[in-house]
Amino acid sequence: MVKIDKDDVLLIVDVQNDFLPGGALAVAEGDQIIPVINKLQGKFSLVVATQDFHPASHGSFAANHVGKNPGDFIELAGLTQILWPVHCVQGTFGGDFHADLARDRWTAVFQKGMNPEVDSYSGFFDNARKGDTGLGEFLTTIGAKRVFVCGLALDYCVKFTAQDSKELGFETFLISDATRAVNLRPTDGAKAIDEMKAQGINVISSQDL
Ligand code: VGL
Ligand code: ZN
Repeated sequence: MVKIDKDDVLLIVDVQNDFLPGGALAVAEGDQIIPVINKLQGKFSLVVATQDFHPASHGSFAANHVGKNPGDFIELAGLTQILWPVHCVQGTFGGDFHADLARDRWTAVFQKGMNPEVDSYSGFFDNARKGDTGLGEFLTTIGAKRVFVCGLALDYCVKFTAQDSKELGFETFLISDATRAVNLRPTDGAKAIDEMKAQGINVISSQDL
């Protein structure tokens, strides 16, 4: 069991309609984590969220590159970039949080992916580590000690967010039944968990809290 203290933070990553079944970049069973996350929120005095928040012109969208399809690769911001379907565009239903996700206890929402020139998987920094959402400074300012990460998608934004949290010096936990993977390759989710464990991120279940 892990006892939650008042300086522990629940960090909910990208639980948005486009990442849920029926959405543009749907994560299988993504909707199953919503009741789990809602129950978890009641245990924390600090709850924050991230939101993938792209302009329609975003460079990670295959539709913005002639002759390219989702799953193809390009170079973006000097990095190899996988191309995605158009998703989480600012002001669209797909970019909104799921209606069943409780939001009444959130202290702040950190938006990412606004710069069309670079993708942003982590809730802290863009993939080129140039842009900063302010989440790290926020967590430091409120005196956060441990960060508990959940949400979508395990093999992209959840993993990158947990890794940056750990790197910034927060003791970091992944709540494994409160996340799901895109699994472009069937083992991506399992690999992401192994990688995180190897990096010293604690992988726990919501039942442990
Ligand atoms: C995400 C792919 C593209 C995520 C965001 O939230 O995991 N994945 N943009
Ligand atoms: Zn995105």
